[in-house]
This record gives sequence, structure tokens and C-alpha cells, in this order.
Amino acid sequence: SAELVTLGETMALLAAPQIGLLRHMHSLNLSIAGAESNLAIGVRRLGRTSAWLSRVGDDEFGRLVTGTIRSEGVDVRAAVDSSAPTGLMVKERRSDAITRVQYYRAGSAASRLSPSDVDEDLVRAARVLHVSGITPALSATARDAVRAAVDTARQAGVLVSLDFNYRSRLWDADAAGAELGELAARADIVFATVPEARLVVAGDDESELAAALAKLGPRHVLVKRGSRGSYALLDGAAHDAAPQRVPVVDPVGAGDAFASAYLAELIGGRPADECLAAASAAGAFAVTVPGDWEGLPSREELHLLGADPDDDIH
Ligand code: KDG
Repeated sequence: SAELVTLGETMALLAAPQIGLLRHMHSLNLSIAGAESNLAIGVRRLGRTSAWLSRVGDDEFGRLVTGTIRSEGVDVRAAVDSSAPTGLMVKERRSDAITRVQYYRAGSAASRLSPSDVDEDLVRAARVLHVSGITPALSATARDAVRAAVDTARQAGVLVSLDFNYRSRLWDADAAGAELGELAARADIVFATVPEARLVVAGDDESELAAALAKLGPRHVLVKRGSRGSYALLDGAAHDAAPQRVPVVDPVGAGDAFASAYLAELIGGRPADECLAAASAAGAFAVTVPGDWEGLPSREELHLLGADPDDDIH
């Protein structure tokens, strides 16, 4: 069994090594990317156990995906589908500050996720089930898989965590708002940016949005403000967390890192302020390296960002 269980699509990632148009790149760096596996890896690096459920194609990209996630110590439960390919994501750096992504994932193996891929015993034995708004956008069967996993978790008293993770390339705001609203009402923990929160509720600022989301049901509402830190409403108490100031190399993956550390510390029974501090630190680590998950911190590294460089004797 695993303390955290999640499900979703992970793609092979082709990332431009330099700034410029893709057509001018002579080579691309091969890695993997997927919000839920990023989160499972983050949880694992912080010393908790995690499992990731998915589907991959019977191809080299699929073997890259499962092998990489497994090598991070995550329990990988991915069915191999011989009739659909592993999805692909391409990342272009258009300027120092602008990263653009392109998906080649329509009809992918993971878009065929369905309720039968959800290992109910694994979900029932977990402390937290984590889902994201990406999976229900992949297909109707993938949406049903998420709903089924959430049902199973709730019936077993397992905490349900939801990261809105709105991807406008996958579905429109109305469809996303309706599904995310349903899921949020059945979640214990929700993570959203300000624009993502507005897909579901109305509010002038993060405190109004968080209050409106909490009214739907979740006891933990975390609104992410990027370089402005985060605002959380935890059991009715407001927490305003300042950002960690770091040079941003690649913002993709910061949200997954933030959620992974919050959940890892929550599973570890840490108090709210420590969960939030770990979340901010992990988010900051994720943006300092080009990959979506490679920069995720270990427990020993968590405190490093806040340390005074003058104190470093090495
Ligand atoms: O949160 C980061 C993810 O979005 C990225 O790693 C790729 O899962 C991904 C997606 O669907 O965009």
C-alpha cells in the first residue's frame, strides 16, 4: 500500500535546450512530464510513500515514463496499451521568461483511463487520494475514472485532494468549471490559482475566493499566487504565506511541487504552518531548474532556500 495514491497521464517530454523557435533547435532533451506523477515523486522525495495509476503505450516513451517514475521510488501501476501511443509534450523557450508547451496527446493510451484502472484496494488503504483537473479533461472515461476514485476514497474515509490544474488546451472554461465544482465539493483539500478558483466561484481577491471554495466543503483551501506566495484557509483559519525569492528558470511544475510538499507534511502530521512552509520551499525549488519535476527537494534540502548564504562555510 501507499500513503498517497494518484492517477493521471504522464507524457514523454521533448524540451528545447535553448531559447528560440523549435525549428531552430538541432536537438531536444528527452524527459517526462505529468502533473500527478510530478506530485507522486515530490511526496516520495519528502519521505512518504506514493503510488501512481495510469496507462502507457507499448512503446519506448511508455517505458521511459514508467521506468523514470519507478526509479524515484513511486509504486507504478500503469497498464500497457498496445493499441494507443504514449502522449507527448513539447516545450519551447521563447524568451528567458516565456515557456510554451505543445501537446500531442489526443487519443493517447492514458486518455483511455477508465474506472477499471482504479485499484480500489490501493485507494482504500491510502491516507490521501490526489486528483487533478487535467485527468477529467482527457476523455469521458478518464473523467469517470477520477469520479470513481473519489467515490472509493470518500466511502473509505480517505482524504481527497484536488488540484484544479486548468489546462485551456484540453477543455473550455465552462466545462472545466462545472466538473471542478463537482469535484471540489467532494474534496477535503483543494489547490487553485486565483484564475482557476474563478472558474468555480466568484470573489474579488484570494481571501474571498478561498472562503467561497471552503463553503463548498473542503477544510483545506490553498490559493497559489505565484511569485506573491500563497493564501490558505485551513479549518477556517487564514494563513498568508510570503513567497521564497528565487531566480525563475522554468515555472512549469511549481504548483505540483507546492501541493506535493503540503500533502507530504500533512501525511506526516505536521502543523499547518509547517505544511505551508514546506509547500512554498518546494515550489521555489521546482522553478529553479528547467524540468517539471527534477528540482523537487528532499527533506534535507527543504530548509536550504531560506538559509543565509553567508552562513555557508563550504
Ligand atoms: O503541472 C505541470 C504539468 O502540467 C506538466 O508537467 C505536464 O501534466 C502536464 C500537463 O498536462 O500539462
